[in-house]
Amino acid sequence: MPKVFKNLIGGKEKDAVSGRTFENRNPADWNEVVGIFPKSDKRDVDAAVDAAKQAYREWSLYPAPRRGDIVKKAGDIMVARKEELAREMTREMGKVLVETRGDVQEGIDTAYYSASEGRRMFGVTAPSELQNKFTMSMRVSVGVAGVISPWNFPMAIPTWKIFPALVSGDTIVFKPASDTPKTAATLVEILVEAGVPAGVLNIVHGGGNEVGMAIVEHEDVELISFTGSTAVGKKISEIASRSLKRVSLELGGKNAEIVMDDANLELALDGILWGAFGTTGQRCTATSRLILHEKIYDKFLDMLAERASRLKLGNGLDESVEVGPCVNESQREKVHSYTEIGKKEGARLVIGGEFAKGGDLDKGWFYKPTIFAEVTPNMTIAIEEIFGPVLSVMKAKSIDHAIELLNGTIYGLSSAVYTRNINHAFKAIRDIKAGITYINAPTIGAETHMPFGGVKQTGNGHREGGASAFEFFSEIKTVYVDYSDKLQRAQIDTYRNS
Ligand code: UN1
Repeated sequence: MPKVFKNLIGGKEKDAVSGRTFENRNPADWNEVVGIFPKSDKRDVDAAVDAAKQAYREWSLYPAPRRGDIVKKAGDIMVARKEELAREMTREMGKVLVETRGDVQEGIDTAYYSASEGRRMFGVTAPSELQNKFTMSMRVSVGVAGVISPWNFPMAIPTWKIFPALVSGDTIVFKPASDTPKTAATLVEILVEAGVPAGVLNIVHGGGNEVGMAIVEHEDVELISFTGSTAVGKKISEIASRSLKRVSLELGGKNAEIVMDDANLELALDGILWGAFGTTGQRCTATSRLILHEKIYDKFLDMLAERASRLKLGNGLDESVEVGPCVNESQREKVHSYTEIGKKEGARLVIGGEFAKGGDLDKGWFYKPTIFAEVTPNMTIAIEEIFGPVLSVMKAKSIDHAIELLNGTIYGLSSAVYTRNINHAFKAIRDIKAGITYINAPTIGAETHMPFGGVKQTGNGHREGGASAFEFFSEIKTVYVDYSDKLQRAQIDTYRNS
């Protein structure tokens, strides 16, 4: 019998008020039910926000280094349970074991970074313009944070949000993606074991419309951190602006990799295979467009098609498998609809473009790695985020032309350029409009201590990762202490005689 999970609200395990549940299934083997979860709604969210509000004051008074100690302990537990967590995640959402191990490691790295930030959270001190007066700024907690996370990084992305929020002194209502509730439940269990007090971290399972929107609409939630689609991000932004909530949005991408004629082609090939087909293309940072210099276009495309068609698909628990399934049936349908559109709009299908079938593949939502060539900038497959193993290949005449093609998108998360020409590399660093630019490395693979986020419609200007995350989850308070024993007026008394 699959395990039945509950919400955690105010330190107590609770069914959804409605009594309803939903199943979580393995996308590589749809017969396997991973767990049963509460299908919550606004009533459960209200209870969770109340609990988070009640727990807030005491938690905010914990010294930040002690909050950091708890997060560090959670990191230690994750280290001890890394393999089990990775296997659980592969069963839950399909990506291969090397990647789910990486996902857990990303959570561990975030734990240790966030814990250490508890001993920094630096403000500034500066001289006052008046005598016997002291000025400083400091970081303080904000209140209740709503964390709404996606399924593609079921451990890493929740930790990017939850760990800095905890160390900042905020309390949390966490709604994980309904495709990956189990990893989320385990993360909460680990944090409770590490010593997070009751009510500080609450988890409410369920759908985006019922649970996610109820969190966004709740007037006692002061922060929303969301990773997901641009369409949902815009809706969140609109609703949250009514109560002037602070919102951090990490949204879509249409990331491109440029390969110049002077590049190390073997290296670029490894990079593109990893960037486009790793995680079955289901990353916000995935390489979705490949821009080849015209001199190497035909040669590189042949090399790529040959390697990509040999990628091994299957259940990610098998160590020899390189590409797992799409996360669910509707995601695979969506990917396939882009294949149809690509063909109709005149792109040339080089490989793939169909469901992967036969043997164990019939049990899951597998899609063949797909490459379209002769893609032009106005085609839908060059414009829209697909979130699957589909790569659109375009041709460029020069580095400037390549950068122009790369920038021709409403998104701006990640980007990559393969070149051995330092002038090209620096031009790309200067001219590419994206939050992240890699030189001679693929579009995926951000490190947790560095700022992570995008420009244009990829986000709203905030950054996750490292110290940047703390800028979002804490407020700055500016403090003046006047020890002159008299009224001193800034600007006025400072220049009294001038
Ligand atoms: C995402 O796809 O939402 O840089 C996050 C990367 C990973 C994080 C991806 N470290 O690809």
